[in-house]
Amino acid sequence: MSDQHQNLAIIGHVDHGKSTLVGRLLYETGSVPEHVIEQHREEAEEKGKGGFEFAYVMDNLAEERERGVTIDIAHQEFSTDAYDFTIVDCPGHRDFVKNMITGASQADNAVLVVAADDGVAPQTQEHVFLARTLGIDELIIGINKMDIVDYEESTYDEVVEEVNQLLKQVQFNTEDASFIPISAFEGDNIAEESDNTPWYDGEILLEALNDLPEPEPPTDAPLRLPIQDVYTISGIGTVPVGRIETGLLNTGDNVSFQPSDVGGEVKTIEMHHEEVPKAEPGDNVGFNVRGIGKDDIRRGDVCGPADDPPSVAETFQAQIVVMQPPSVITAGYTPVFHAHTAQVACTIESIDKKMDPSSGEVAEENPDFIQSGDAAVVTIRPQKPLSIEPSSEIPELGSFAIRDMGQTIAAGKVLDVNEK
Ligand SMILES: Nc1nc2c(ncn2[C@@H]2O[C@H](COP(=O)(O)OP(=O)(O)OP(=O)(O)O)[C@@H](O)[C@H]2O)c(=O)[nH]1
Ligand SMILES: [Mg+2]
Repeated sequence: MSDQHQNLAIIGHVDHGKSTLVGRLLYETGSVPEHVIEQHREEAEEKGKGGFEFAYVMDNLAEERERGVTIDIAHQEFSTDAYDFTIVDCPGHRDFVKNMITGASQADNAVLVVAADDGVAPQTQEHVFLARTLGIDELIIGINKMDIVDYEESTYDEVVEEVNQLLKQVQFNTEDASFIPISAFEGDNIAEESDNTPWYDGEILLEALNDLPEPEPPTDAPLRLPIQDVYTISGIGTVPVGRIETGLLNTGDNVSFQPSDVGGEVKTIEMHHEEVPKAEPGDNVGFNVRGIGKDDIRRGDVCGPADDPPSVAETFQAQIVVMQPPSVITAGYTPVFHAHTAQVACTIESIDKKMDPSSGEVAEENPDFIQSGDAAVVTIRPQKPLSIEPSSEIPELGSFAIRDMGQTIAAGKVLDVNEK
């Protein structure tokens, strides 16, 4: 074990092998024993899903196993010499991009999985764009399923070139990206150098993970804990669960949930099925607050100190980058915003400035519309109460994605919050 912690998102297009890669990593690092993989192999074959034994380590929901897709994000832990990792396995299917956004916004760095036989696909693009806008620092790109393309160097080079084009397009610094030819299923270049890729002499995946830069230390911001789900557990009562983004949670603290605007004293905190007296940024916790019932709070609320509660925006100003809107964006447009665990329809009340994306300078004041590729400063009015923070004060709670018609059309950072 090491005391440095990393949250690592696994991103990429549906079926490119993300869950299989995570299962493989957990297996190779001894976090999942062989007999469990063997059990999964039997279950997968019974369901007609042979080959999904490693993916089943992450895909725990019955529907995920029947369909062979990841639906919700799942967390797992493993360690290298340098870091204790929490892996966030993201779904690739377009219907579940909202869950991917939550996953990516929790991560420091990411592994992008691209299948060698398929190359850059729609959610490869979408995930890379979101990773960049949501503040992922470093990308390790696993060109996966090399076994299917006979470990051909030329195929690998073509896919690397395609991904490099994409990184340039979304202005991701290519110096912060490294490429590795892998087979998650066969185990090539994951924990050991593969004989099948003699032409490759770079780092294998576990080395690359071990050599990731240290995440920026958490800000000294107050407690912010976006609620992911609310459970009722017999013997305890109402248990909201979520991941602490900033600050500390202690039993005995007086907390407030916004925008539901209720609060009370923290009675118990549970982490990894054990009761703990306190928890810190990065911890996934379930907790119980005196006097709070199941219907008082919901997913999308943010928990913070009662004397420094999460901000609730009447309006907010944000810088956005537009990816692929169904048509040009004009004032009055009301798509769904995804911020931390919240999803709220918001109206773009005004388009204040259009920026030159390469220089960051103002290109036009009050433009009539913005379109694909544009960066802009806009004023936004949530149609229902939304807790969100200026990115300069609490970056962890200051970014969002904008979705419409089943697609991510923009992502952005909050500049300023005008509170209710
Ligand atoms: N041949 C081969 N098949 C692989 C490899 N990695 C994954 N697969 C197969 O690809 C299919 C999809 O794998 P998953 O791990 O579920 O893919 P995913 O990216 O997690 O998919 P979603 O979570 O639904 O987006 C399964 O049948 C895997 O066995 C690989 O390296 N080689
Ligand atoms: Mg998956």
